[in-house]
Amino acid sequence: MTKSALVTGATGQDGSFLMELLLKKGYEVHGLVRRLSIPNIGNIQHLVDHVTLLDGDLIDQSSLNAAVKESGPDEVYNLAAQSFVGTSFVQPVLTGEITGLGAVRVLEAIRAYAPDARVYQASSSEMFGKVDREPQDESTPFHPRSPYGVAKVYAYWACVNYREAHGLFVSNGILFNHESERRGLEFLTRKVSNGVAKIHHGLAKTISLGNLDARRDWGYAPEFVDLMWRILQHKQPDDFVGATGEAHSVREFVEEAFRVAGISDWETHVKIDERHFRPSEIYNLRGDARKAKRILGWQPKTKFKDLAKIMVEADIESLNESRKPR
Ligand code: NAP
Ligand code: G4F
Repeated sequence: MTKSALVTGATGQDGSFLMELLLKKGYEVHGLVRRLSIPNIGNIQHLVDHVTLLDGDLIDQSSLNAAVKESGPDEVYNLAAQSFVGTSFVQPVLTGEITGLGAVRVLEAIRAYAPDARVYQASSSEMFGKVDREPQDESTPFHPRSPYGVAKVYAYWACVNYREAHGLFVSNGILFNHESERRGLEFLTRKVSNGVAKIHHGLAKTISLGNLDARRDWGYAPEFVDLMWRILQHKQPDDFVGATGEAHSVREFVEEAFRVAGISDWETHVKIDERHFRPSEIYNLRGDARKAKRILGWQPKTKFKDLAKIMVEADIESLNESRKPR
């Protein structure tokens, strides 16, 4: 029988790759999309004729109830969030509402209208925050360093509680940074790949950045949505870390991105701006995904340099296309 899936955060980076994957696997796919004055469907333009888009907002319980009733899901992937750490310092209440309480609203809708559905919660390595060990795995304590991280910790524990208190099938994927050509423009990797592409085309001279010394475990998003799906195919609900196991600094990513574009004097194109520093930074994240490999057979393949190449080349090409005379 055809399985039905409901994906919140359908217009985002992960939502778009996940819906593609689920369509390939033969699912009937429903994507939750919030109302905006101008629709933001760039990432899913190619999918809109193949999925059912449902109106809803993580702030609005009744719209979530309706979306769950209408989709009758076997699987729900809760990817919607105010997901940008920088903004969470400026809008902590909104971030808590969407990223924290929003997850509980999703769980409440499922408890009432689809209690047999399997639920994936997009948890984050930001929850580890100020780490006391390296690498981080499922047993590493949480010490979040941003309102976003705090909200994700709340959502994580809500999921564990709905599993224990109500017997729902709810699993957390604790994913480290994963990027792609569909990444939002404010995130570091995409800001850099897009900035480098503009410099390559002579459309800009510099990129303005913050802390170049922070280190992240960066992987390629399509491989991480495959992990989300695998987590829900497991016989029991459980929590899994998803990571490449390699950490690199922001500086290394910047250098590599300029190298891909054939620009050697990268330092002359980078300006450091205090506004991009965070009030409390996470200096080093590196994940240990051995549990996901052992139990789910998941292992990411794309390496750091390949990721930079994919992203820079995609941005150079897309600016090429947009500059062609029509
Ligand atoms: P993203 O590109 O920022 O997408 C976020 C999605 O949430 C967008 O579709 C956005 O819709 C939607 N959204 C925001 N507020 C909403 C609301 N009030 N109601 C309904 N939808 C709302 O994020 P992503 O990179 O795909 O990440 C997916 C999830 O994984 C997020 O929960 C993120 O926090 C988490 N995560 C991401 C990473 C990573 O490295 N990418 C790592 C760990 C965890 P609009 O398009 O309308 O804004
Ligand atoms: O790309 P970022 O904004 O990602 P961050 O903060 O690690 O969060 C991302 O990954 C999390 C998983 O760990 C997700 F849960 C979350 O939703 C999001 O997807 O910043 C990466 C690093 C930070 O240390 C930041 O301080 O880059 C540093 N950085 C330096 N200059 C900058 C900049 N980040 C941004 N966005 N912009 C800068 O100019």
